[in-house]
Amino acid sequence: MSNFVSVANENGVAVVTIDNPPVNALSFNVRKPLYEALIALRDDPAAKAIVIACAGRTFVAGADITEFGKPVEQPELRAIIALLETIAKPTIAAIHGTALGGGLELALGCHFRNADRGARLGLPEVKLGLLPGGGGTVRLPRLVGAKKALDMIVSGTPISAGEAEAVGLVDAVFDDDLLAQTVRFASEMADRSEPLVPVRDRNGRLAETDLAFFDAQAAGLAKKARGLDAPLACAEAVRNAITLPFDEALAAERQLFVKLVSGDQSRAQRHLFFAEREAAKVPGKDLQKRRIARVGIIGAGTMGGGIAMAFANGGLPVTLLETSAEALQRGLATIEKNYAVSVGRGSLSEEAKQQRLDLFSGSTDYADLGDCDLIIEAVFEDMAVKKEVFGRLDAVAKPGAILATNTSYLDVNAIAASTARPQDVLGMHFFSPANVMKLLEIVRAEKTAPDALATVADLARRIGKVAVIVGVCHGFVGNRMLAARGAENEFLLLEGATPGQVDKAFTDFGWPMGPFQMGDLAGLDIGWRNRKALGQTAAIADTLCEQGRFGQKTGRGWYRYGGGSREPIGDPDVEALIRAKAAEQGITPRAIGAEEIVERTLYPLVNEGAKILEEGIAARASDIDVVWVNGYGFPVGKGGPMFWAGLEGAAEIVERLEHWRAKTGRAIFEPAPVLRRFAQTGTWEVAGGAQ
Ligand code: 3H9
Repeated sequence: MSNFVSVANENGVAVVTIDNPPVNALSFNVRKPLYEALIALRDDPAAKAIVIACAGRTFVAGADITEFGKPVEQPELRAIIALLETIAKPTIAAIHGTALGGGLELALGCHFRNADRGARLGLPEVKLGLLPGGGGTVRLPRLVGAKKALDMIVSGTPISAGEAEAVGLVDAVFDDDLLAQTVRFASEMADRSEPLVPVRDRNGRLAETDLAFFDAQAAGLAKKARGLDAPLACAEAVRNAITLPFDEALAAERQLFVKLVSGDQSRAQRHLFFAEREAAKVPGKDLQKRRIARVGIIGAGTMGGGIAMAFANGGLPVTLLETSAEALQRGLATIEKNYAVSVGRGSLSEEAKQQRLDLFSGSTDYADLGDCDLIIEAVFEDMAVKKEVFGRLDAVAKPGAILATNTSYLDVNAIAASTARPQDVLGMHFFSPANVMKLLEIVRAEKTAPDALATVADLARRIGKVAVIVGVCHGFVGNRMLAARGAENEFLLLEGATPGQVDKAFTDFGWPMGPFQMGDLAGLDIGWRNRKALGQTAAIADTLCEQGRFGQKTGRGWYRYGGGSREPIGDPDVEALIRAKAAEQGITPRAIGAEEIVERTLYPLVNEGAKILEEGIAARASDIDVVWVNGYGFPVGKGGPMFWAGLEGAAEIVERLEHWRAKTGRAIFEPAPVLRRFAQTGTWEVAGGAQ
């Protein structure tokens, strides 16, 4: 046989084992011997049934994503599944770990599916900008009904083995010994006299579909797609499964798949899949991770409380430290309230809430942080305060404990220097609400030990965060680039745009909201306070704040908000203020189009990213993309700012930056050398190598 597929005979049952670590993806190396093995077993009288199982940690987790965009080598997955359906003896998939995408489609080609209790099954292709292209959209609805299939395929979220059994996707679930039990199951099936019906011929569930209801449900999902093609294609394909004969629906699915896989959106989403995995890697083979059994959090305010919840949600015990018993109680009460909201919404059970709350202990004494392996401070954003906290931590933390600051802007090197153990100090920049937002910037200071970084990157993953390792600079990767993106905002208004027009250009681009709506949501007073601290001004925004217009929380900001609603309403008072400020500066308003808004906000965003690369603050362009997609709402279908720069055309970006540089004289538009190089070579190169 091959290294990737082996066959054994267990009392007349053939067990085909796929072994392609780490996730048994269906690479060409697997497909070819699998196809050949199935042909041989189809014709082998010594095999009365065939079990497909996997070695290692999981069943097949899908097609090999690295093969997309290259010519397909035969046999392709669809041919294997079609072959399976011609086999007149029982075929059974034995599923442990995850059966995802092409993996689940392979299992759908079998007569039966058995699963380990801990297994998860799903069709996550939509998250890669695709739809299941191996017949998943046509076979899954035949087993679980069109409504459930639509839900699974459009969301891409896997379901548990228990649920899979309940909805008819899985025939048997075993608590242990999956393979032995499945061989026994296979033997029984072979000895039965009932006819074997391939999934393609099971039409009963489809016949019961209420098409009008299905269409209404699909329309609801389409609304949420926000410019992404894949969710719409998924819904269309499942509809075809209901309305078209099997083979026609299968052919239609193929056409949709081929179109998506060669499109920019899927390329962008595949880029992000690998980028996310790359971003948290620390160079240096096999770095020994430190043991993290308890986490200390200093500060039980919004940020500290959210961070504490993030760890408790990941199952880690947390010690929460505050300056007074009252502040501590307030913090713990807020945490309890937040969990109660989740229980009320049905996303958390009462039991799970209690389990999480049991993980918290509170203290007002630094000495109680002595048994923590990681301590994160989330106190007031002020260097003197942070240094004092770290000085105290240095005195109580155990040797080897990792000391982290949640600062958004401050110099982590300076904070580290206030301890006698800078090798153990790093930044953990969470985004608010920290228990919800996925992004974590892990800030590597000059003296941070690589194993401390690797430990925190690993831990971040354990608690479901997407971690990116970044270097020290004002605002790190995300907030520094955000400042560049917003540098022209006021100028755009003064020159004639309205907040509504700017925000619309952003939402049309695919952002969930524009900068002015975002400002109103976050609170305009925050930026105001920062500007004052830095001695900066913003003519319009400062005046709004002087008028007490802080955004949603005061019912007015860049927009008006009626009766506690979050829906922004354009405000003539703001427009009058803008015109008055423009007049003061002698600016005559003109019409400003969406294209100009993009050029003056998103081109500087890319340009700042290029500078960040040049300075080594980010190790790879793709790291920057991960930050922006996961922390700031950059549209996934465009792959992040640095990937998008390639789609947009870097030469065009450089040319337009030069144009605005000449027109305004502002340095924000000066094209970075790395961007100029990208325009010539098509790769994000920095001195010392390609990224
Ligand atoms: C599909 O199936 C299309 C079909 O419908 C139609 C075909 C015609 N391919 O995530 P991890 C790598 S589309 C290639 O860190 P975990 C990954 O890059 C596919 N490589 O592990 C990483 O590499 P490295 C539908 C893959 O335990 C390593 O494996 N399926 C693939 O946290 C470990 O991955 C999906 O979308 C792949 N399919 O999570 C599932 N998958 O070590 C995608 C992983 O060099 N995969 N790698 O960084 C996952 O969701 C997770 O990997 C999984 C394991 C849950 C399986």
